[in-house]
Amino acid sequence: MTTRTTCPYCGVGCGVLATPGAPVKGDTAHPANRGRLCSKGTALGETLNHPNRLLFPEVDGKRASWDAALDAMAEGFRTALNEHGPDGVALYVSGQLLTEDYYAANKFAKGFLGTANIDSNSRLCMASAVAGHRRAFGEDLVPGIYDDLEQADLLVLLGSNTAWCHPVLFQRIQAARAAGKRIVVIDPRRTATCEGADLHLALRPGSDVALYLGLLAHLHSAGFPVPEAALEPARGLDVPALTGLSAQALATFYAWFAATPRTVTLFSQGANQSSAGADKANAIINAHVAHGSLGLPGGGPFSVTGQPNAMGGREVGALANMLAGHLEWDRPGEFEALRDYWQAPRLAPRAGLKAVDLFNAAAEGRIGALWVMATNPAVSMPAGDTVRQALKCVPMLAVSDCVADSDTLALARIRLPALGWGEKDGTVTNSERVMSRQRRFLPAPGEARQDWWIVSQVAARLGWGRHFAWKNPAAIFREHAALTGLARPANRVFDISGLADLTDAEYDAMEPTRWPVARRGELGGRLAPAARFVPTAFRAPVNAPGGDLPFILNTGRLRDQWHTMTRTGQVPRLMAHVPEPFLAMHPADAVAPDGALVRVEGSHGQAVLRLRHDAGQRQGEVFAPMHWTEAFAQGARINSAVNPAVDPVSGQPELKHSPVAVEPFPIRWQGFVLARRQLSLHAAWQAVVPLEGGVWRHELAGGDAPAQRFAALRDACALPDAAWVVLEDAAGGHFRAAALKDGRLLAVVFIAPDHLLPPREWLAGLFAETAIGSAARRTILAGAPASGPAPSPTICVCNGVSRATIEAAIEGGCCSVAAVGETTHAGTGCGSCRPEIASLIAVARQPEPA
Ligand SMILES: Nc1nc2c(c(=O)[nH]1)N[C@H]1C(S)=C(S)[C@@H](COP(=O)(O)OP(=O)(O)OC[C@H]3O[C@@H](n4cnc5c(=O)[nH]c(N)nc54)[C@H](O)[C@@H]3O)O[C@H]1N2
Ligand SMILES: Nc1nc2c(c(=O)[nH]1)N[C@H]1C(S)=C(S)[C@@H](COP(=O)(O)OP(=O)(O)OC[C@H]3O[C@@H](n4cnc5c(=O)[nH]c(N)nc54)[C@H](O)[C@@H]3O)O[C@H]1N2
Ligand code: SF4
Ligand SMILES: [Mo]
Repeated sequence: MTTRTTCPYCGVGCGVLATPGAPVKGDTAHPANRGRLCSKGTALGETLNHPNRLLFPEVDGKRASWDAALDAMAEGFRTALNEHGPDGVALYVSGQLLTEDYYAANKFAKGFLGTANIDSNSRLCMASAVAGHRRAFGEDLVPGIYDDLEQADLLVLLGSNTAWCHPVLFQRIQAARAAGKRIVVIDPRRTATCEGADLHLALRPGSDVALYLGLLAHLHSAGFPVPEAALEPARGLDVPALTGLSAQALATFYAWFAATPRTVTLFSQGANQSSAGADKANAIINAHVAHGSLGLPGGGPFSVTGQPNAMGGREVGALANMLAGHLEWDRPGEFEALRDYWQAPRLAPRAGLKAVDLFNAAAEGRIGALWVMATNPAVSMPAGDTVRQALKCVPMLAVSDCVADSDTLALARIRLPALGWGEKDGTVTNSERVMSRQRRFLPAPGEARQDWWIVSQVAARLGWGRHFAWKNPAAIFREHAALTGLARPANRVFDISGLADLTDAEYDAMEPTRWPVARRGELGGRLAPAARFVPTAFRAPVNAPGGDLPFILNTGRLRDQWHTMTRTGQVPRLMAHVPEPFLAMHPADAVAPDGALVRVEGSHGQAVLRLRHDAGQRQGEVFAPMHWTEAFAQGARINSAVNPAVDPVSGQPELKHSPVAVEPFPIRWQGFVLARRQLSLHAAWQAVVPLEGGVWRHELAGGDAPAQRFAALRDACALPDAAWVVLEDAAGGHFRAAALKDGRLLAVVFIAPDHLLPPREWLAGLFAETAIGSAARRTILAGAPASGPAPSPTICVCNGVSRATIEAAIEGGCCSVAAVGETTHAGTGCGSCRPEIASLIAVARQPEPA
C-alpha cells in the first residue's frame, strides 16, 4: 500500500510516496517537487523505526498512565493560574506541528487559558518576514509561487543557502535555467549556493538594508517612482563602506535589477535572523514595489519558510502577537468576532511574551507552567545555557515529543509521547501557500498520541471539553477553515472558508490546494497585494565585535542534518557528509591548525568545535552549524555562545551575528574510539557519530593523563574475551589498541597528543571484514592501509561516493557534473550534492598559485 503524503522537513513541502518497507519516493503529481527529492527526503525511510522513541507518558521520571499524566498537566496549569494568573502560564510550540495540532494548541492557550503566552520556534525563524509582510501588505502574505523562481530572469538569493536548505527549489531553479537567466547570491560567506551564480556579493553581515537602500536610490535615479519618505534614509549613505562591497559590484547588481522586470528576491534566515530582520524584509519589498515587479509572473519579494508547517502556524495565529486566522487585536471588531466564534469569554485580551522574553520570564520565576511541543529550545534558543537555567525554574515543565532523549526533555517534569511523521494525520502549508495532506501510514507506537488529542484531553480536564470535542483532524480543519470566513470589518486575503464543508472523505482525499479558497472549487494563485512603502533606515547589528570578543559568529545549516538531529542524526549516511561539529574560519585568521579543537566564547557561554580553515569565510567572521546537541556532542552546542539580541519589531533573535572570541582549546590528548555499540564515555569534549554497519565513532579530547585515559577507554569497551593488540608510546603520547575476536574487529582506541590522528573511514570499514589476518592486524594500528588511496569524506550520500573518487574522476578528465556522474555515479541520485561536485571541478580548474 502506497500513501501519498508530504515530506516533514523543509518548507518546500515536497510530496512523497511512502510504502512501508520500501524507500520513500518523490510524488510526480505534487506541484512543489513533481517527483524530485533531496538527500534528506530520500533518506526518510531510514528515520522510521527510531531506536529511541518516547512510548509512554512519564511524570517525575516514572512511567504513568495517560490519565495520571493528563491529570498532572491539568493540576499544573490550575496551580499556576491560581498563583500567577493567565500571564504565568505558557506554551512554546513549533512549525513542525500540523495545522490541526497548531490550531488546537492556540485555541487552548488564547481562548481558554486566557493567555497569549503561546509562542513558537517560528519566532526564531519567520517572525521578521511576518512583520515585514504585515507592515507592507497589512497581512502576512507571501505573494509569489514557485513557478516565479523558474520564470524569473534575475533571481536574487539573499541570506539563503538554497542549495542546502531548500534543495528541491534549487534543483527546479537550475533545471529551468534558460539562457540569459542570472543568479545573484547575497551572503557574507561562500556557500554551495554560490556555485554557478553569476555574482556573489559577500557583504558585511547585517548590511542588507544598506544594500537595498542603495538599490532604491538607484531605481529612483533610473526613473522608477519612489516616495520621498522611503528614499530619505538612503540619502548620504555610504553603501560601499557599510556593505564592504566594491562600487563596481554594486553597480553591476543595481544595473541588472533595474533592467530586469522579472526579478525575484528570495530571502531567508540571513534576512530574518537579524536585529534588523523586519527592516530587511521591508527594504526588499520596497525595492520590488518601486521596481514594479511585485505581483508580476517571475517577479517580486519571496520569503521562503524553513519548517514544513511554518506557514500553517502563521495561519492559525499561534504566535504571541497574533490571533487566529490572520485576525488582530487592534482591528476593530476582530477580537470580538473570534471570542464569539470560539465562545471563549476569557480570550486573551492582548499580545503575550515572545520567545526570548518568555524564557526570561521563566528564569525570573514568573511562569508556573510551560508546555513545550515539537521543539527543542534547550538547543535552538540563543544564550542556550541561560535558557536551560530558565527551563529548570518552571515548576511544571511539560514536553511533548516523539523521541525519548532531547536536551529539553531531559529537564521536563511531565513527558508526553507524541505521534511523529507517518503516524499523524493533518495538513501543512508550504512556502507558496499550498496546503497538503500529511497522511498516516504507520501504526501508533506504544501509547503515543497525536498532539491535538493531548491538548483536547488537558482542556477537558480543565472543564472546557465541549470546545475541544473533535473526533478527528478533519473536524479541526473545518473549524479553522470556517473561522477564516468570519464576517470581518476588514477583508483578509487569507480565506479558506471554501473548504469549511469538506466531508471527512473529501478531507482525506484533499489534493494540494493553494490558498486563498474563499469559495468551494476556487484556487489561489499568485497574489498582487496593494503595498505600502515602509521607510527603513540602516542600523548596525546590536552587538559589535571588538575588545575581548573580536570575531563575528554566524550560524546556520548543513545539507544533510535537520535542526537538533533527532531524526537525521540517526542515519549513518546522512552523518557521513559532515560527521563532527566544526567552526569555519578564514586561514588568515586561524588561531590554530586545521583540525584542532577551538573554544568559541560569547557573552553568554561557550562551545568547543573542530576548526576548519575555510577561504570562503570573510576575515573576522566565523561560521558554525546549529545542529549539535548535548546528546551528540558534549560541550559543542553553539547556541551557548550565541547572543540573545532581538529585532525590536519582530522579536526575532539575531542568530547570525554574535561577537565571540576564538582560542585553542587546551587539551593533553585527543582520540577516538570505534566500537560496535554506542559507549557511554565522558571527556572534556566528545562527539558521537553513528556509522554504516552498526559501528559507532566516538571523538574525544581531554586534559587528564593520556595513559590512564587509554586504559579507561579500553575498559569502557567492556570486551573481556577479545584479544587486544596494543601499541604504547608513553613518551610521545601515542596509544593505539584494537580488539579482535575470531578474525573480526570489535573496537579500536586511538590517542594522540594532538589532532593528528589517522582518518577514521578506513578503520571503520574494517569492521565489516570477517577474517582479519595477522598481517592486516599490524596495519590496523598504523591506522592506514599498506597501500591504496587515502579515505575521504562522502560527498554523494545516495551512492556513497567519496570526495577522493570524485577528485580522481575530475583529474581523469571529467569536466562537468554530468561527466563525473557518468564515471562515478556521484550526483545521479537525489542531486543534493551537485553544487559541491561543481565546486570541486571549479577548484581543480583554478590555476596553481605561483
Ligand atoms: N538541510 C537543512 N535544510 C533545512 C533546515 C535544516 O535544518 N537542514 N532547516 C529548515 C529551516 S527551519 C530553515 S529556517 C531554513 C533556513 O534556510 P537558510 O536561511 O537558507 O539557512 P541558514 O543556513 O540558516 O542561513 C542562510 C544564510 O544566511 C547567511 N547570512 C548570515 N548573515 C547574513 C547577513 O547579514 N546577510 C545575508 N544576506 N546573509 C547572511 C549565512 O551565511 C547562511 O549561508 O532551512 C530549512 N531547511
Ligand atoms: N544558532 C542558531 N540557532 C537556531 C537557528 C540558526 O540558524 N542558528 N535556526 C532557528 C530556526 S530557523 C529554527 S526553525 C529552530 C529549530 O529548532 P527546534 O525546533 O528546536 O529543532 P528540532 O530539532 O526540529 O526540534 C523539533 C522537536 O520536535 C520533535 N517532533 C517532531 N515532530 C513532532 C510532532 O509531531 N509532535 C511533537 N510533539 N514533537 C515532534 C522532534 O523529535 C524534535 O525533538 O532553530 C533555531 N535556532
Ligand atoms: S527539499 Fe528535501 S527536505 Fe525539503 S521538503 Fe523537499 S525532500 Fe523534504
Ligand atoms: Mo526555521
